[in-house]
Amino acid sequence: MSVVAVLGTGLMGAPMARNLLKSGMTVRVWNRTQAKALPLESDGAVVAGSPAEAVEGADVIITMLSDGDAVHDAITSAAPGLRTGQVWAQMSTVGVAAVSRLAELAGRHGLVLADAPVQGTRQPAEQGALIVLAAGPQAARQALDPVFAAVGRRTLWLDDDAASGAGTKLKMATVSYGISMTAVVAESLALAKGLGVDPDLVRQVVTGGPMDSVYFQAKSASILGGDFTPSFTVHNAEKDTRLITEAGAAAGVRLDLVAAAGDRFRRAEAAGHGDEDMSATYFASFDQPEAG
Ligand code: NA7
Repeated sequence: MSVVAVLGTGLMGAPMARNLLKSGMTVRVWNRTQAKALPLESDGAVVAGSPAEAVEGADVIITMLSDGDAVHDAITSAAPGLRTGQVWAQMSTVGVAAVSRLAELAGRHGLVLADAPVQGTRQPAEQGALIVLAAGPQAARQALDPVFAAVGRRTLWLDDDAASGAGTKLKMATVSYGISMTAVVAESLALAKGLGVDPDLVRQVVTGGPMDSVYFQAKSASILGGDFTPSFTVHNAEKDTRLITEAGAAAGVRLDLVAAAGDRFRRAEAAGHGDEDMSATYFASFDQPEAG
């Protein structure tokens, strides 16, 4: 039975930890704000007071934190509890540039790293239905396959070398789609509203036709229902637009939509919607956001 340390129990890390517990693993959790980790005690998790305490003796360490700096800090402060040969699944979205920095950190501590971000937000995380986009050595896979199977419905092993950033590169491409789509849905509904047309008529026209999708339904339901409970926050989506833009620029690929989506998230965040679902990009269409 594996012992898994989960560093970060936010919207994603908490349900992932629950699914690991459900599959019979021993799970230790750590979160900067401990209050967010404590509810996991009733699911059977051990709440650790520090990253070092969480990782001590763990077979697998999962990082599910907001960005590369937070991951770097958490693993650095875990150092007293780390031992050579531990497997580290880095599952946060950190961007291509950060992967090599984290690979160096893993090397310094003798950790076997997998670059393994996930596709999917809170609900797929709750359902154990994430898609894991993984790169890492064969040696790590025996330990990681059951862990990934507990949190996801599919694992794509993309490369033997975590430092290739193959998982993160694929994540950049897929999250770019989700983020741009959200802005597209929001702008369409906002335009209807601004033109004095009931935005629900947009939903009715799209539903069941060639432009329909599960994604359109989810984001339009959020906006039309005024329910911005986060699946993925505006704050994290804005971070991702910067990571995607950087990755595109480094590869010589022009990405216009994601830059525009980033501007919208920054306006939404400035208007107080940072902790809401990224569908709150809707409010960025209005000079007075409350007009939305
Ligand atoms: P959340 O729900 O915003 O959670 C973010 C987590 O990262 C949460 O545990 C935070 O702790 C933690 N965090 C943020 N900054 C730091 C620093 N500086 N140090 C330590 N811990 C930190 O995000 P999601 O769960 O939706 O997403 C996690 C990742 O997956 C992210 O990369 C997404 O893009 C995809 P807190 O509770 O605020 O103390």
